[in-house]
Amino acid sequence: MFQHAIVRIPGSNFADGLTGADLGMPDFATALRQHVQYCEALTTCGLEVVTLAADLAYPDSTFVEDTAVLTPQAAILTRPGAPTRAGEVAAIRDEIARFFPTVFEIQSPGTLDGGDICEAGTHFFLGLSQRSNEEGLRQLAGYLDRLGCNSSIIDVRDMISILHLKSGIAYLGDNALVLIEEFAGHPQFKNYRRIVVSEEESYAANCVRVNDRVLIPSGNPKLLAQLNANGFHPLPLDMSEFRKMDGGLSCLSLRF
Ligand code: CIR
Repeated sequence: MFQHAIVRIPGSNFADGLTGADLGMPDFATALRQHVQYCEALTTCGLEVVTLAADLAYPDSTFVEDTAVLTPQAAILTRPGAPTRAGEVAAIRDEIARFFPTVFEIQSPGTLDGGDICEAGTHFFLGLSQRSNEEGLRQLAGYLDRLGCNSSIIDVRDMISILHLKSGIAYLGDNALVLIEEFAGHPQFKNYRRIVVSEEESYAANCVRVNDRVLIPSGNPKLLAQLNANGFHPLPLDMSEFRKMDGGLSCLSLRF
């Protein structure tokens, strides 16, 4: 069960962040409204939400998930692969330290974005991507090993359809994985209960189990039905403005 979430309000320069999506400029007022609804959903799921002020130094800083990997025993601060995002970690360090007595940190030349790390119980899938390099994953695997967790690497560097590993996979607990079609036959996922997202709904593969609910982007009726059929309780949220900035639903919060 999660008890807390850390989020950061989008800044007025949110549209200056990085994106490869061809969906137009995000509307700031709508993004703010969607962010409020996202926070309300976390509260509905029973979490105490810690809301950090907007940080105009970093237009992508609302995507807090990329700055840390959290386990029940320790936090690992990342070292984001995009140079414009590097300073986001220093800006959140104190907040993480308030909750986690043990904090590790990825060191140069390692790079790591939290969006590449998928926790599945005591096993972690580590995405080797354009943002997270082999050295970053090696360091993280070492920390996870010390914490009694094991890990394996999934290479997504050539997959142009996703930015991070978790753009294409979500672990829902109960041995269930939500997967984009490209991952459906992946040998590392074969022992899981697989919920495969149709191609037109692939953005929704980035969904998040939060206690009794599964937060999913709205407008994805097939996945909604699949989750209901599998005994989950989906809670749809409008993510349109974050999607324009390549942001998935999970990346708007750190949950613990
Ligand atoms: C970026 O390109 O870094 C941001 N515009 C989006 C980051 C999304 N993060 C995530 O999915 N974990």
